[in-house]
Amino acid sequence: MPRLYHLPLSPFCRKIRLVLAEKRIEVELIEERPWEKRLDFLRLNPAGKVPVLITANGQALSESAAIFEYLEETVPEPPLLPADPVQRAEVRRLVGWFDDKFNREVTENLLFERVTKRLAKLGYPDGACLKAGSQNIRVHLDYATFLLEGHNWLAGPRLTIADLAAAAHLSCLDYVGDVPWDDYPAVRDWYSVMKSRPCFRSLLADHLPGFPATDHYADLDF
Ligand SMILES: N[C@@H](CCC(=O)N[C@@H](CS)C(=O)NCC(=O)O)C(=O)O
Repeated sequence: MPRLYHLPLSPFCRKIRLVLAEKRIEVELIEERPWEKRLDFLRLNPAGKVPVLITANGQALSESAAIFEYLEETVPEPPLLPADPVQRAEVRRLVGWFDDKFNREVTENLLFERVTKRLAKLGYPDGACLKAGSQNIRVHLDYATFLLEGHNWLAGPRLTIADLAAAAHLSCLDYVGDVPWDDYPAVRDWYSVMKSRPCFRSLLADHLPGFPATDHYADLDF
């Protein structure tokens, strides 16, 4: 069975967990705290980051975009990229949007400050970062609302890796109660559908000792 070195509240790890579950690939989850810089882990990924997927043949794969492409190529069903090259480019652009821009402007400001700093004993959250993250998330939720106009998924008529990437970030922020859902009903409806998919079950069961999830985190009718 493949193994995934991960952190429960890492959006990049969650994206790969969602991909694995959509493709019905069973995986053993191994929690890794990258800041501990374990030598055996650094041998698997010299960048020292999660996720790292160990394939059934024992190869270590890192970088979530590369892991996704590997999974899409080796287990094509169900496809998470469209067949048309222009649409594929659009889906990859949106994955970049969430994993780069959203991550920098929102996830790092909120999640790193609230959770990672405490876990890694790096001090207290920086108020300026929390404020920036809470302001920035609204711009991104406006953009997601625009993307969802006229169709059910972020990149068009079908679920793609763009939906999984976005849902992975939002699920981490939802765990700590940082998503103002009530102001963004279209995004909340989309996320509610995402949450109801079987691929989300394992994410909704995550519990971090010392960090209780918000009341509605695992509630499908929030
Ligand atoms: N570009 C990488 C980002 C992965 C990443 O930043 N992982 C974080 C956890 S969310 C990590 O392991 N950070 C540890 C470190 O930067 O030392 C990917 O897509 O896999």
